[in-house]
Amino acid sequence: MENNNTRRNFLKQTAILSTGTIIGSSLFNTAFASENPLKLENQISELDTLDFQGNYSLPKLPYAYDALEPHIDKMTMEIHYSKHHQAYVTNLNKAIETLDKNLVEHSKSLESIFGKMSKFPEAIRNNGGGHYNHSLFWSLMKPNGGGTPKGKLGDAITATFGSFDEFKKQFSDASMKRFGSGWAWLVVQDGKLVIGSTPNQDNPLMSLRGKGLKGKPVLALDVWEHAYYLKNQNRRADYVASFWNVVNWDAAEALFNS
Ligand code: MN3
Repeated sequence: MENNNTRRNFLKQTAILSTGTIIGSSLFNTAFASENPLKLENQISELDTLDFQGNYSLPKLPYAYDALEPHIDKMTMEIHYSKHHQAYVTNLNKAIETLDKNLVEHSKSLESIFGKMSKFPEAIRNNGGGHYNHSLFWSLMKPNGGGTPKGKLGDAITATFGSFDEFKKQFSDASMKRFGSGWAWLVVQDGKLVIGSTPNQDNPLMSLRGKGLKGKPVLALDVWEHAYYLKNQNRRADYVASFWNVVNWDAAEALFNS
């Protein structure tokens, strides 16, 4: 079984690396189940069911720690991924162990629990959000990224914001105005592109009694100090400017089209 799992995961990772694109839900299944003890014959729906069982593990980083240099430095990437993200994974698994068995059995993927977030304790919200948001974030960057989005997403950005430069300005503003720790987002909300931000490890999929940004994520930027302090110290604006050089627009396009 171990060999089958390894092969399955290898095939998934290879498919993503070779096409350079990540299609819809396969992004999340890969990101959240990469090391889980799943049987090769399991269907995607079963994989989702098995997902929320306290078996989460770090998704494989799709590039080396130094691959985003000079825009995002190696040490920041290594600590951010292997320490910060790992801590969210570890603490999510611990938090799931303390949950009522019934609640776990009736929950599927992380995405499904975000839709009923108020039923879960704070530790699930913080660490589940942390795991999900970072898995998304790594996929939304790549070496030699940046430039401008092509295809339907590029068209929608121009139609919504007037120009790509105006979109960048508004997204950067949202990143700068998020007080303390949180995330900036481009989401699809009621069929339209919307820019916003969330505090802590919240995300736009979370149902939080009507409060906060809602929508389907297309682009995400981590603006916690741990994402930039080693290189940029307090200069969040420099970090946000660097981000535009590593954005994986193919991944954002795939999320937009899914
Ligand atoms: Mn982070």
